[in-house]
Formats: sequence, C-alpha cells, structure tokens
Amino acid sequence: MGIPELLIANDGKRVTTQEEWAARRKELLDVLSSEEYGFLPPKEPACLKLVSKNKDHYGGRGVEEKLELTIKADKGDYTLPLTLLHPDAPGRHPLFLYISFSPELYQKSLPAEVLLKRGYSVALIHYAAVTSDDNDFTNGLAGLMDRPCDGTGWGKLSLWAWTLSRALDEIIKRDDVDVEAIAVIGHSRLGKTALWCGANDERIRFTCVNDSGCSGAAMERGKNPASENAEIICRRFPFWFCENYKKHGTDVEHMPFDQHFAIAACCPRYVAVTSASLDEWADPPSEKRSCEAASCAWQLFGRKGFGDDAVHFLREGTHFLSLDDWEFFMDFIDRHKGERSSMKTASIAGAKPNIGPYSSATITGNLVYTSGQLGADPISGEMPSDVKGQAEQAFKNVAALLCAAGSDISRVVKTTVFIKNMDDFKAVNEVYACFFTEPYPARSCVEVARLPKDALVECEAIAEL
Ligand code: GTR
Repeated sequence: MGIPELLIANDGKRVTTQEEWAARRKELLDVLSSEEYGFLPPKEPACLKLVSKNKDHYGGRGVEEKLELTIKADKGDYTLPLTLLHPDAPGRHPLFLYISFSPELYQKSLPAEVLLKRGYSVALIHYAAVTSDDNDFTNGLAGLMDRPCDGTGWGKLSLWAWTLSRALDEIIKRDDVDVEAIAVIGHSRLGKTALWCGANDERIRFTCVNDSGCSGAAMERGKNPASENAEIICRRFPFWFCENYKKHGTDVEHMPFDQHFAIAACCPRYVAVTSASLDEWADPPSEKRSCEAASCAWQLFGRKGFGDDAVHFLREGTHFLSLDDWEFFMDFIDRHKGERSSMKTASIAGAKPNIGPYSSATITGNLVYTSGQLGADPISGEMPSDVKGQAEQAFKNVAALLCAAGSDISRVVKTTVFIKNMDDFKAVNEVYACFFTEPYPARSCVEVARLPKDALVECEAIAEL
C-alpha cells in the first residue's frame, strides 16, 4: 500500500505553490500532533539567567556559561539548567541546541573541542531536567503543565521539544548567535525529539536527527520486520506519544500520516538524518526512504530536496552519536548557512493582493517587519475618510499582520508613523495610545508630501516574535 500523499491537501487539492505549501505544512503538523506526538503546549514566557561563566575551556578556545532557564508553566515557574559553550571569539556563531542524555558538557557524545575549533556553539539541555523518561507525568515540568486528556495531549517527546523552543526564545536574543545557523540535534529518542522540534520551530534552520528510528525519521510503512515498529514502541514507550497514537500501532496501513511528514515539515529549511549501519532496530533504509519521500516539498521551491536540502548519511557502526555524525552535520550546515536567507513572509488571511512588489510582512531571526499599513480594510479595501478612522484601521492592520507572523502588538519594539498633515498629530496620538502600552515602542513620526491612495496616515512596525 502507498504512503500518504504529501502534496495532496486535506481538501483533496494538489499543492503546487509555495503559499499552498505553507498551509499544507500546518496540516502536516496538525495530523502529527493529534495522532502521534500530541500537541505542543502553547508558548509561555521564559527567561535565562547566568549562574557562572568560565572562560578557560580547551586551552582558552571556549567559554562555558552555566545558565538557568525559567519557564512560566501553567501551575508555576519551573527552572532547569542549561549549559552553553561558545567560542571565545567575537562575532556570531552557528549554534547547536542539543537535547542530551547526559547533563555533562564532558561526555562521549559531544566532541566539544572539535565544535569550538570549527566555530560552533552548543547549548545543552539534559532531558531528565525537563521531565523523567517514563509514565510519570507529575514530575519536573510535566507536573506543572496542563495536559489535555482528549487523546491529543502532549507526550514526553513533545514536552522535551517544546522546552528546547522555550530555550531558543531566549538564546536567539544573544548577540553571539548566528540566527541563520541555528540547529537542533539529538540522538535516538532524543533524535525523535530533535526532529519534532525542528519540524515545528521555524527559527531552527537545520534539524539534525541521529539514529532516531521508529516514530522518528524512519518511514513506518514497509519497514524491515526486524526493526522497531509503531506497535512495539506504543507498548514499550506509550508516554513518549499522545494517546491517539496507540490506535495506529496495530493498523499502520491506515495511519493518516507517515514519518516523511515530519521530515517535510522542516521544508523549506534543512534537515539531515544520520544512521548507523548496524542499527537494525532503527532501520536505516527506512530513515533514508522518508527523506526521499519528502523531497517533493523542496521541489516546490525549485530546490533539489533529497541529497541537498534533506540529506541522509550512513555511518559504519552501531547506535551512537559519534564524532562522524557531528562532522557530517557541521559540514552540512557550513555548506548551506550562507546560501539563502531564512527570511519568511506573512500576510493577513483573505487580504487583497498588495499594490506593488513587496511582502506585507517579513520575518527573519527573532524579528517581524511589517510593510507600511494604510487605514484601509484589508479584505474590502475600503478606507474611512477621517484621519482617526484611518489611524485605527492602520494599527488594526499592523496588529493582524503581527498575529499572522506569530507575534503580536505587545511585542512591538519600533514603529514609524507617516502623517499627511502634522496638524493630525494629536488625533493620531489618541488612537495610538489605545493600541500600545508601556513600555512603549520607540517611534518616529514624520509628515510626508503624499501617501499611496491619498491616505492621511500610514504606520509600520518592527516586533519580536
Ligand atoms: C530504544 C527504542 C528506540 C530508541 C532507543 C533510545 O529502546 O526502542 O526507539 O529511541 O531506545 O532512545 O535509546
């Protein structure tokens, strides 16, 4: 039996454009959330605190920062350690977000000195500091987060993945991080975690998945019978997934998804899958098949897909995250990081097409930039005649665009207001005060000779994600 079609949307239509892909990608994440991993919890605020800094690592090559990540969980704050190792050199460095089996920086699966030598930073989170790897949902962060009990509530893989994204919320603000070269990495069950994290989090440009096997990179259908399958994994590790996954274990052929969906959800970003030749349990050929099957997503972007944007590497040996795997990931990142900007675009659903060659909003790194918004209704195009009405609609449009981009008006750091007549300054300010609260964003306000459509006011904003 065939595998579920990546490029046929839920409404039965074939996906042929990049815009349609963005919507299809959401459908993929939706089905994987509700049927396999469980929905990630909604985003919560986090903060990072420096506990200690040691500058003399590896002969002065690296700086180790011991940090504490505090997440505002549903039932209270939760704090866990995060260790950051970065080159002792100026500039922005590519960064691995590493979900690790060990809390230690000095461990057999982290060739830290090689990373530093190649200019890489690593942020290490120990999975057990998030929550235990068992059926106990009362300890650690798990005990403080609400978990829907409708069959779609997050499993442990989702909670680990979500925590990585909360760490990234803060790490991305550092001025020593190259936001075009952020990677997530994990091995085995934590490789599944890395894949699920990278599939969801669009700030992660490189998803590095090692020996992740069943319910990770490996295609479930058509597996080597000697390898782990969904039925076995649901019996042994039910707590990794949502309840709904269990019904699929015994009826794999009818699953509305397969693991190429998770690989493709990383598109148009990059994904690297590594396997070990003797790791039959993880089924390397099936890990490769998912990457091949996901290829068509990148082809919508005029790219090659398998072999370039989604790559597979088979290392000789057994189940392990080795130096060879890290080197493969770094070579992959080095090859692509300067290549294309990770800029994305956003627009208000149903809005009229733009009146020129520009995007309504762009997103890069942690920032959203809106185009200037006139006070016209985005759907009908109608514009009130008075300046107050126009200002109100213009700020509403800014707010809607920011929402579409994954931010909101409370996260604005800078605005620019263009007014046709400075005598309208007071009226515009009154409206402005209803949209922005303290601490107010920085602002420029200028009078201009003329605005498109002879509008009286236009506003644009820059906001954090
Ligand atoms: C095994 C499990 C695999 C893999 C591995 C690991 O017991 O069957 O799916 O995730 O554990 O995480 O070490």
